[in-house]
Amino acid sequence: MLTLINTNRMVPAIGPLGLDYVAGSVKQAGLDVEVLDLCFETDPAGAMKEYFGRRSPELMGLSFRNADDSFWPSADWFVPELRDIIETIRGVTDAPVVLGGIGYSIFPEQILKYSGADYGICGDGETAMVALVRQLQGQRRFDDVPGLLWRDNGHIRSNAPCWPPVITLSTARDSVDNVRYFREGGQCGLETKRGCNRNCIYCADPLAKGNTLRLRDPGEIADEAQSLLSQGIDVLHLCDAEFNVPGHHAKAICEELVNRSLGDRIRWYAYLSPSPFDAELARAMARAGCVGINFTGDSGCESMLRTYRQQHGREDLAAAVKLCRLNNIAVMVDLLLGGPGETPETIRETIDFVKHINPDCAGASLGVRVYPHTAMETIVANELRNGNDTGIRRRYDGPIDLFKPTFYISGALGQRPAEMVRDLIGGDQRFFEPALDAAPLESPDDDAANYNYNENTLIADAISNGARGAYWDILRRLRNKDQ
Ligand code: B12
Repeated sequence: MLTLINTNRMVPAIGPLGLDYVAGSVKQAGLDVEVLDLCFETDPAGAMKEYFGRRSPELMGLSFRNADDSFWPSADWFVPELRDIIETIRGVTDAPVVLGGIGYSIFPEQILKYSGADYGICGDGETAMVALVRQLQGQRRFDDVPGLLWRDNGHIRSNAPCWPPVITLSTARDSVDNVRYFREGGQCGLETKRGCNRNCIYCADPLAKGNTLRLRDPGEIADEAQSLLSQGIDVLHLCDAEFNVPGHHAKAICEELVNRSLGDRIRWYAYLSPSPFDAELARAMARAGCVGINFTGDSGCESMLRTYRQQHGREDLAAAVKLCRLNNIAVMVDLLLGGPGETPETIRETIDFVKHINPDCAGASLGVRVYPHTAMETIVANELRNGNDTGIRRRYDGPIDLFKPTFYISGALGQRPAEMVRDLIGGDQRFFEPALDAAPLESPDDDAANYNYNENTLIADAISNGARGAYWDILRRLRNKDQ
């Protein structure tokens, strides 16, 4: 028997979508699987001891979604908690532990070493998990398990990440208590594709999901939306990095949802790139039930967009915001301030531009999480080689280690960049402001400008009072009520 364990306990609660898909495919393969969800447990160690007192799985699969909160200045690192969970498991059972999940897949070897787990699967878990169980039950030919990392005579060996070109997922969505996640998390996830073929300098998605687009069949996506709806879940958040890449797939999905008359019965939110986005797609999305879009705007300054290697220009962002307005879709623009070459002037240009194009909300995120194997890693290494360490922000001691939350804020922004950004925002209620460096633990619960979704009890309380939707949209509604 296989037990899949969700280790993500962040508030508000986000359902372990990956675990749901993996459990679905393991069941389809005829294997015996149970899910132990630590998210809602007040005493996770006690819950594990109780569980292993009555069940003896042959393998435990732990899902690890967030390695850290990617949020400066909180810079919360979750890998030590994962190690604690594994230690508790070791105290009650000898069965092996396999790790998976997006947080795991960004740092597969480091997390395997640090946590003491036996195996890890980098990339998609559905087929790999079934392959691992079969090999553990049979000939133990680990070379044949896609994405596997394992220990061999004191060394860690690894296969290539598991990124199958064709993905067919179970659409039942019944392995996790999605109804409770909807009640306490305000929305449920659904994935329409995997991988990203773009090359933004900071992004970790290609590390965990690969850099080719792997599209799901629109019919399968609509089946899954129907499964969720039949459980009473009618507010969804799409879980691709960018729904409109490629545009034809996004349109085909909208068409399928409309053909099944789902557009009037579900409301959904998505992340999008400002390009490609045209009137036809905006209309199709609105008809298919989309009520909110979060655009990866990054900047309102052309030189910064080129530095980030974004494919859109700032006029694409302006046009996208306008199209959302025309189609009654709430619109959020996510900014990434402080990258290489950012200056007080480029920040001013961005803030002024965003005020001018007038989205419903804008997230003024300050500080780029630097991931290994990205162009940001090279940029930071070059700066350090030239004796310039002014851009690095971190909360740990010792040598710089990108495994731990390490951020970059352009040195040209001076000692107090958050204050500067806040001054430029000037209290404009459309913006979620960066938290102040000096008060890392400030993130006050009652602050509707705090859009770190880690221990955000303001959003969780709103959800328990009936709010539903993307968290930025819930915060927007809370703020608008205040005005
Ligand atoms: C959509 C999304 C959101 C939505 C979620 C909406 C929802 N209802 O699900 C919202 C906006 C709420 C959100 C919030 C946050 N997010 Co987010 N989010 C994503 C996004 C785009 C998709 C996540 C997802 O569900 N993917 C689809 C599932 C199916 O994939 P998966 O989880 O990887 O699972 C697969 C494999 O990993 C594997 N697998 C999973 N579990 C297991 C277990 C075993 C045993 C095995 C073998 C395999 C396995 O198999 C699965 C299927 O193939 C990702 C980036 C991305 N492209 O994936 C970022 C991402 C996961 N988020 C991230 C972060 C940081 C956050 C926040 C912490 C931000 C913050 N500070 O507020 C919060 C955390 C919220 C929480 N409670 O956990 C980071 C994590 C990076 C890191 N350093 O670890 C990511 C990677 C984005 C990024 N590049 O920075 N997020």
